[in-house]
Amino acid sequence: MATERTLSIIKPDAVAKNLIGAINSRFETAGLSIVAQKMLHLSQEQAEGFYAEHKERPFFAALVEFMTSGPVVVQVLEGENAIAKNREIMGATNPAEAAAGTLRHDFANSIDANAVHGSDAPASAEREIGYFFKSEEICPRG
Ligand code: RTP
Ligand code: MG
Repeated sequence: MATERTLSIIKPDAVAKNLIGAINSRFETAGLSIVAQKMLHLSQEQAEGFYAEHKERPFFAALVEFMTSGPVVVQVLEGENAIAKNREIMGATNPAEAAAGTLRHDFANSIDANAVHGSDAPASAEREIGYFFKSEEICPRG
């Protein structure tokens, strides 16, 4: 299986709860390496552009409001099967449906404030990584 990269966001609720280290530890324990990471407070334009695929959905305004409500950590995770592996670590979108031991089950309160984002496919991972990082900001493990 090939090495992949995926874009992860530690969302405002998890940052506010001081969970950056705990979440990063879950990624590293699962064999994903953090190869780029920075803290940002997203503007309305940045959040709308990032979630543009959802702009016609009824929850879009609430999603943008939440994602701009406080600082986030944006990061690139690298490893075998990184896109699917991260989605497994995250758990289901709705924390009430997420399996025990997943980030959303253990750390999130609601479908709106659900702790983390992860790219859902190779094409979205490429777009989302490029949305936040220049290639020289990514430091692959040799
Ligand atoms: P994400 O993009 O944040 O990683 O989440 P996801 O793939 O699991 O879910 P997605 O369908 O892409 O939705 C993006 C975010 O929108 C909010 N949402 N609310 N009220 C609702 O029915 C609803 N559905 C989605 C969630 O916060 C979700 O993370
Ligand atoms: Mg999504």
